[in-house]
Amino acid sequence: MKKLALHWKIIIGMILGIIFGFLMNTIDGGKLFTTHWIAPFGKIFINLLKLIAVPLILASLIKGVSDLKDISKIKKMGLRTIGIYITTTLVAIVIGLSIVNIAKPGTGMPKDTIEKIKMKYENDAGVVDKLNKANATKDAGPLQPLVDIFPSNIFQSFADASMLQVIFFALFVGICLLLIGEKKAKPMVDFFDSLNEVIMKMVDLIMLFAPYAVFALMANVIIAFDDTEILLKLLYYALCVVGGLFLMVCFYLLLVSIYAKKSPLWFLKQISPAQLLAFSTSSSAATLPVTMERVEEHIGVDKEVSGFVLPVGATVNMDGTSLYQGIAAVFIMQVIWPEGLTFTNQIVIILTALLASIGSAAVPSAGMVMLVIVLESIGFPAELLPIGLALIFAVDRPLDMCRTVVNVTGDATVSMLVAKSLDKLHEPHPKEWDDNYEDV
Ligand code: DAS
Repeated sequence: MKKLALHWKIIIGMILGIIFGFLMNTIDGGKLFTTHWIAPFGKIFINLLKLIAVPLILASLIKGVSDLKDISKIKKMGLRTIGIYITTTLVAIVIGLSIVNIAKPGTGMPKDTIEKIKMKYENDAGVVDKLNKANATKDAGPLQPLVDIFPSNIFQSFADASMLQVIFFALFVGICLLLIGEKKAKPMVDFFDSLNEVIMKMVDLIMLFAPYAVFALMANVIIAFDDTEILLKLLYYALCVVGGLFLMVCFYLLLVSIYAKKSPLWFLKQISPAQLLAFSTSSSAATLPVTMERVEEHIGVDKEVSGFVLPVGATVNMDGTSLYQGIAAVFIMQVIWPEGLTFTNQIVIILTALLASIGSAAVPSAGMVMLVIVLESIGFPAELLPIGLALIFAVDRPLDMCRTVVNVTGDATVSMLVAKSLDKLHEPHPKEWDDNYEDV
């Protein structure tokens, strides 16, 4: 066990957590025991990862940008990043819409099943919460997302973990460090350089706890499954989403092989700890420090690229989410609003799912909140929204885990492509103990 690589330790923790969760579901008081005595260790792990996400973005981006020595490279990196992100997101949505229109998982669902799901979930606190959050976001003006990038108080941005505001501030500082000249900038650059090393060491230490934390996270997810009958009724829909997500990962591996000239299997092995954490936490933001460590130290992407592309990606590039929104929106229409299934509406879904995935926060179930925006954009009847969300609510958490893996994989892929195009992809130099994380 001592020499076992990290991803195997995490997989073992995941499997044991799933088994433990199902066991707790069969024992009286098992759910309560898991909630009170096991789940907190998963929460501690996520807190630790979120704790270091903002300082890591700050340090790696400021250090990276100040290393660029050429401001025009920042513009080139930014344009390439946004361009590739939009392309992969559009591919994801088209894959999702193709699958759901061919497979038609929502067509012909029995009326009694719809009624049962409606009775159980229409007024569920989770569904009501997603509707309220969606209403809160849609009241903002069309340029609000642009305004939100510019912070008025950077300490508030740190406190709120507003990724785009932290990225803007780090870019601003990095560019100004370039402009004041190397001699004057050196003390600050050296500070952020060593801060970046410290945070990366924190990632290594936190990851020692990962297998145990994943056990707790998975056990906590499993005890929430209490209606296997409805889960089975939604299995075909869930398989459509998972199938689409799988095709999206194959698309990434194609890009890695053709454009980055790297072995897809090697790439998957290097980022597997980040993917496993994305699956366990359902949060790209919580996984970000590990994604950055894996991409920088195990794939060989230079800091100035990973420090920009990955935090931006965790915030605005959610290909798994946009693919899911394409499928979920059409599935809901197939079940309760077939008259909405027009070609024009599907084009509108492509555009709004692209914007919605940019607007989705990198936290659990964020994609479901933005799905409301996608449905409203095609004139979906407001009175049917609670039923629509109820239809997909029972399986949203496991699908969220899967789409978060794709979101993280997409970010890692794009960071590799951007680095390759800027000649910033070098041979990785993981420390010998890095994969075992045993003696840090
Ligand atoms: N859980 C979100 C993420 O962190 C994805 C989603 O909700 O769709 O990427």
